[in-house]
Amino acid sequence: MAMAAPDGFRYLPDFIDRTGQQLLLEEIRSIVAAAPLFQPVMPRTGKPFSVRMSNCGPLGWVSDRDGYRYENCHPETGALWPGIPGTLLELWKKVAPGHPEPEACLINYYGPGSKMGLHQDRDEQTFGAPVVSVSLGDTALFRIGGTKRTDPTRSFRLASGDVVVLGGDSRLAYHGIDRLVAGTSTLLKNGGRINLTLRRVT
Ligand code: MD6
Ligand code: FE
Repeated sequence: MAMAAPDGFRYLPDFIDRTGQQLLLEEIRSIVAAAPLFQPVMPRTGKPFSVRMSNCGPLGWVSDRDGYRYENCHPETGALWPGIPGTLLELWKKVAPGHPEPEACLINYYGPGSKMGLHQDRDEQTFGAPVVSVSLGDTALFRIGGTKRTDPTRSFRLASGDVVVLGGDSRLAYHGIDRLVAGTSTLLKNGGRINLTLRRVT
C-alpha cells in the first residue's frame, strides 16, 4: 500500500500552462544572463553537484567547502542577486497565501545525467512558510519521504509546469530527484530541466 503523503504536501500537476512556462523561461534566461549558473560543491569533500545553480531574490542559497548557507551576492561575480520576477511572487501568493513573500529563489539546472540526493531544506532560519517548487522542461522522478532519512518514500513524476508545495508537516520531509526522463518536454531546446524553489529564509 502506498504511504500517505505527509500533511502539508501538495502536488499541483499542470499548474502553469505552456504560455506561462514560456514567460517564466524568458525571465529565468535574463536572470541567468546577469547571475550565471555556477557549479556548487559539497561541504568538506568539495565533490561537485551534478546540477548547476543560480538564484534570484535578496538572498541566494550557495554551497561550497565551508558549508551550505544563504548569501546576498553571487559567489563568482560578487553582484547582488537579481530580483524575483513578479510572476513568481504571484504564484507564491496563490499557493502560500498569508505567508510573507519569499526571500530566495534557487534556480537548479539539470542536464541529462543530473540528480539530487535525498535532502531536507533546513538552512532557513524559520520553517513556518512552505517551500514552493516549479518544474520546467524534462520530467523528473521526484521522491519524498518523512522527516527521518529512513522513512518510507513515494515517487512522483514532475513534469513541466508542475508545482510542489512542502508545507506543514512536510516542510522538513526528505526529498530528492532520482533522475530525469529524457525527451519528455520541448520547452528547453536542448533538453534538461530547470527547477525553481521559492523560500522564506528569515
Ligand atoms: C527538484 N526539488 O525538484 C528538487 N525542495 O529539482 C527540491 O529540492 C525541493 O521540490 C523543497 C521543496 C520542493 C522541492
Ligand atoms: Fe529541496
